[in-house]
Amino acid sequence: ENSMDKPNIVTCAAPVNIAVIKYWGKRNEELILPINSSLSVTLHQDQLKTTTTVASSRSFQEDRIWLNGKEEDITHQRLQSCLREIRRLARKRRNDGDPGLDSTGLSHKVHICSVNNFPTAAGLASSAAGFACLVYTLARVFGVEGELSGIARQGSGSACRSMYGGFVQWIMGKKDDGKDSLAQQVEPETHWPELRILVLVASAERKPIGSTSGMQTSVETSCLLKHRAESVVPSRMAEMIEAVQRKDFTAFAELTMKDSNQFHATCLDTYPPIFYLSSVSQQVISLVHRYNRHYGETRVAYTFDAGPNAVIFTLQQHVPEFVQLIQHFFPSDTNGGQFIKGLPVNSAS
Ligand code: 2P0
Repeated sequence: ENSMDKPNIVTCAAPVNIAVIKYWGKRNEELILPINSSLSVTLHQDQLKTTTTVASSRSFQEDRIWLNGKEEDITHQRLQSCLREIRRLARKRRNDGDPGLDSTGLSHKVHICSVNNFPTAAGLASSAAGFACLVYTLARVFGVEGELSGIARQGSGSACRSMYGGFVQWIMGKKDDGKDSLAQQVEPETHWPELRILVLVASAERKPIGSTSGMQTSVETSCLLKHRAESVVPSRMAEMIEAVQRKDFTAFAELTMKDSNQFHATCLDTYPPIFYLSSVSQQVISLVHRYNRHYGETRVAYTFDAGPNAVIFTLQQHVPEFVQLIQHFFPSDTNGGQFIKGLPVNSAS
């Protein structure tokens, strides 16, 4: 038996990231270049994650992909971008005389299996973990190392941030070719061990308007979004990085809530308007502000992405009390809600 006929199999996992300065809007659709920088916290990979297995073999006829057990269309443009870019890097590496870490041939086809341990497309950043994991696993299969966030970005914008753990910024970059639109770790996962993330699942249904088309309409119609990208986010990024570095929870929490609110305001400013927040989301927002006002200090922050699920940031010592409060006001038997506790500590591995 020729050893080249043996499949090369690699399994990796990548966690979800939660943006505290939101990405919303592209200046280049194909390369996925954003109109503003963003900043996120990567969850612990035992929490919300994608697990991907890639097998490569000379005997495979075609590239194929299965998502959560169902075969999907491999000709999907963004999937093709990631496959093409990884193979391009592998080819470059071999042309430079480095055979790579293993024997996967450049002409070998791959079979990809990817599963999420959380609801897909419910505004829980499934594409972020999914493409980060795909790119990371493919890179391992083809023996490619180094900067990969620029490739993950071409799968899904927010995916570039899940390539690193801890606190991560996606620098929008200036170049037309996107070479400088990359993710960068601001602080590692060990930086702020008291910080906790709670995810309140208000609805696990598919969101009515996907992020890609939603942000496209926002770029076309919202002048608030333009103002936000040009005049709000640049200084807010600097303030957020400073708050993270100083572990200043009050500053971190207030910037997080304001940025979530402004993102949803740009959704309302989009024409026709986009509504991601539900009445439950609005009740969570009110509860957080009442809670903070009660103590006269900012102990808890919320943030919402393209869906009604609340992501709560707080410090370790406040978790038991706040969870009890949520359980009191949102008993899970009436709204189907569910808490998933996490702490940010890892990236793709
Ligand atoms: C974020 N979101 O920064 C923001 C906040 C949703 C709201 O990134 O078209 O799935 O694949 O680049 O990354 C969702 O957008 O969109 C997103 P594409 P993506 O996390």
